[in-house]
Parts: sequence; structure tokens; C-alpha cells
Amino acid sequence: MGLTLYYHPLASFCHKVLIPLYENGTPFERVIVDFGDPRSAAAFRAVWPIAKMPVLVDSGRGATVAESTVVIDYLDSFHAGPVRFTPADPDLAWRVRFWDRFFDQYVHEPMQRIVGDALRPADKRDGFGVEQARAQIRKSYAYFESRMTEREWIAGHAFTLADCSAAPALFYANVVEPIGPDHPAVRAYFGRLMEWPSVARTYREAEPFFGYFPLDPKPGLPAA
Ligand SMILES: N[C@@H](CCC(=O)N[C@@H](CS)C(=O)NCC(=O)O)C(=O)O
Repeated sequence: MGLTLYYHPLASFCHKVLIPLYENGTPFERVIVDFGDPRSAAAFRAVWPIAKMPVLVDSGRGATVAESTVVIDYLDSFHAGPVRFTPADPDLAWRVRFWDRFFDQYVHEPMQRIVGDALRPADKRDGFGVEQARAQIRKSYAYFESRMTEREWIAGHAFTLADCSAAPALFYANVVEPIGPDHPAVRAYFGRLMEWPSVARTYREAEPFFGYFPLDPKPGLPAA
């Protein structure tokens, strides 16, 4: 009777929920979803027909929870640990939610479009769509840069849902559209994120799978 996470170690939205699980030391079992294996894919579709990872199954409460932000909210509500990912203060809470949406929609999703394009057959590629996605990521870096000076974490001094969202979005976006020296606050924040223990653990575990990333350069861990 406990928590089971359906995930893949390379999958960016799965990193978003591994980080809070590690942050609070929440015990959970893992099921790796391998869409290349028909049995694994079918078993996952039986759990969640939309078949997007991550999914958290809480057998104790009879709940199947999809969507990374909802999983983190669920953990906050029903498996709370010392770190609360959406602050109780309503004024901080809406800001955290705003940044969660910002990173998912304006960094993570365009990054996925770029990576997804590389997985298409050569005659089905969408160069224009990829350029639009790159432009979106650059716009997002510029906006984030303007808001991130003099802040440790996105919501101030506490590590929140917003930072869980930013980590995987920036990790892979930085591979496909590197964060340049013109964005020193974003770079400094990204450096802090990658050193943060729950984030560092997530990417250490992902590292053996980086060779499967479909574009060059491949992701890498920051030099120690
Ligand atoms: N909005 C979803 C996005 C989940 C998502 O895109 N997951 C990717 C892995 S990072 C996936 O399952 N991809 C498989 C596919 O599209 O077939 C969330 O926040 O959980």
C-alpha cells in the first residue's frame, strides 16, 4: 500500500516530480515505462489512457494522478513532508503557480517540440515550427532574466513547485538553445539548481540514458 511512479529516467516531466519526491524523502516504487516495448506501453495505457508520463498511483487512497503539477499538489496535500511546494501564503502561491505555468508552457513545451521534431521521419520535419519554438525559448529566457536578478529561488528563499518546473525545462532547453552570457541571472540560477541535492540526484540518475537523446549535442552533467 503505497506510492508507485510510472516514469522514464530520461523524461523531463518525470524529473519535475522526482525532484519533490527526493526533496522530501518520500518513499515510492518505480515502474519504468518503455514505449518501445509493446507490453510496457500497453500496461501504462491501462493505467492512464492518455499515456503521458509521469503518473503517480497511490494504492492506499485508490488514486491515479496524472499531470506533473497535479502530482506535486497531490504530494503536498496527502504525502506532505518538510518542504511544501506551493506556499500557504496566497500571494506567494499565485506567483509560484504562475512560474509553474510559465516554465511548462513557454520553455518546456517548446523544448519538447524541438526534441520531438528530431524523432520525426525526415520528410515530416517542421523547420518553421522548430524556429518558432527556439524563438519562444529565447523570449522566455529574456523575461526570466529580467525577473530573476537578486533572487535565490523563484519564489524567494524557499524551493517550490516553480523550481521543480524550472529544473527540467531549463536542463533540456539549455541543450537545444543554450542560455547565453547575455542572461547571467538565468545562468546563475540554473547553476544553483543543478547543485541542489534533489536536482543533482535526478540528473545523476538520468545520465546513463543521455546517449538516447535524439539530438547533438547530448545533455551532460555540469563539470564538478
Ligand atoms: N502536461 C504533462 C506533460 C507530460 C509529457 O509530455 N510527458 C512526456 C515525457 S516528458 C511523455 O509522456 N511523452 C510520451 C509521448 O508523448 O508519447 C505533465 O505535466 O505531466
